Amino acid sequence: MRILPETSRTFGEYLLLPNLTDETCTPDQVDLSAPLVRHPVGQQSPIRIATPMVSAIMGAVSSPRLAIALAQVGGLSFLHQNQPIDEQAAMVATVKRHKAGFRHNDVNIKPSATLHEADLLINESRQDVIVVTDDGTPSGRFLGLITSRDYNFHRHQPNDSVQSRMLPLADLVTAPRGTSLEQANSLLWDSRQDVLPVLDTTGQLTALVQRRDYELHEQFRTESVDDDKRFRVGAGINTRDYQDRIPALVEAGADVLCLDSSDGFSVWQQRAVTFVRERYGDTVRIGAGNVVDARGFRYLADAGADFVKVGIGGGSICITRDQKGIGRGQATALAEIVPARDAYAEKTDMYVPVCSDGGIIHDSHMAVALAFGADFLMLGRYFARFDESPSPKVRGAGGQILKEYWGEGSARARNAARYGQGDMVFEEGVDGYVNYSGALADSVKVTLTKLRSTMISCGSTSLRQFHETAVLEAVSQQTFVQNSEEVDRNDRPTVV
Ligand code: RVP
Repeated sequence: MRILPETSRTFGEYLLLPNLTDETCTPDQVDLSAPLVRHPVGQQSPIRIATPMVSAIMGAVSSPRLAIALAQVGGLSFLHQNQPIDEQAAMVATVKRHKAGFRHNDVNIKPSATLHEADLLINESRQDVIVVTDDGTPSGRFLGLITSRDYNFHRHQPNDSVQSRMLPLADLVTAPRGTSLEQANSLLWDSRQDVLPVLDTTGQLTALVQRRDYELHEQFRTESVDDDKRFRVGAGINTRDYQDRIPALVEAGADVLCLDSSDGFSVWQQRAVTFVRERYGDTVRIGAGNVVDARGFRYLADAGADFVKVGIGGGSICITRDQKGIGRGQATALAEIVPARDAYAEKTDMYVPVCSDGGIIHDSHMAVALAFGADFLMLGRYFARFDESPSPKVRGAGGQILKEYWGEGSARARNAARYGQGDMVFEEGVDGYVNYSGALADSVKVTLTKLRSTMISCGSTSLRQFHETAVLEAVSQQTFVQNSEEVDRNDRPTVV
């Protein structure tokens, strides 16, 4: 037995000290891009993300819709593996089908359907626009579009037909197949439409171009796309069925895989990474984890992992620490692993990025995690709050709007998995709620603005510089007490 001399600490126990801010340090100069996968020192990572955020490998968090929204703002999603292989592969394929700028027409309705039915479909599919075809299928003849702005139940009857309120094809400006995204965006602006249908020579709808996507692109300009301009997406895998799951996910087009386990310091992970290297060389990218110390990092880096995920027990819905007595304060885990990553790069000439996974409660914790040297962050609770996450919205006792959020180790996740994983003897996660926070892009924009602002105060215009120059200090318990008293005095309402 060994007792480590230091106390393990979490993000909230640290604050950053400002460094000199000079005239070159302005928000538009701050580059938040990060390497996602290993690369030789001095070279660019073959996959970089402009926004250093990835979504957690969780059923309550990552869905094709969230993956598209996150890739649009420069991050990346990992679709969860707690489901049958074909379903996960289908999710990956949905994201890859959805070309940046050109949306696919997956939600359709017949002209004879009622507005009530259209409303249900709009809410269920969470699409802004649905496509009217003669038979209500994607292969039917394109007749027009209907959006939630085309009807209002104070003015229109739920039983009125879709036909009575849709925007008919005859009134729409459309573009021919083969139109470039630039041309399509010009047509969108010239026509003053919110949506531009792209049709083939037979009048069949092939894609939709939406004004909102254009605006997002203008705001972020840094979508995560592959060489064919398809959105990038990741997928979780496990050490049980990887020999079957990996080929299916690769076939579906997954850009990067990640082993999903609360304890990744295992020979099983090493075998799964070896399987990928032997079968695919470097053409398939795979992250591994989670680990909390330098030994775990080196083991997975030596095994060939493309990135190493750090964190045990820090997740907001995680009870691994209570159940198994295993875990480590996330800040302390990074403080040990980041120097190990840098030493590994020095020794082997290979930089293996570190992903800090879990435990981000406030946006400021992201700045602290990055200051500790994490390359990018994996977030569950943060993304579960948005429209695009797959979990249902519910109303809380105080009338506030909440979204359900449950751990992958909770009984709920295991029950939802519906495929043989053996009996669950104890839970490692709980089932809870988070405050609903609207559209992902709106909140990410605010978060990134805060992050840039922190980096400017710390005199950094890149994450690499931030890693090297950030000055952190642990704060006393008394400081926390003061902070929380202040919040109570102000009696701030919960933001929903
Ligand atoms: P958070 O962002 O704090 O909500 O944490 C998300 C992380 O929590 C996930 O990426 C994963 O590592 C961990 N997790 C997910 N499910 C469970 C569990 O059931 N214990 N833990």
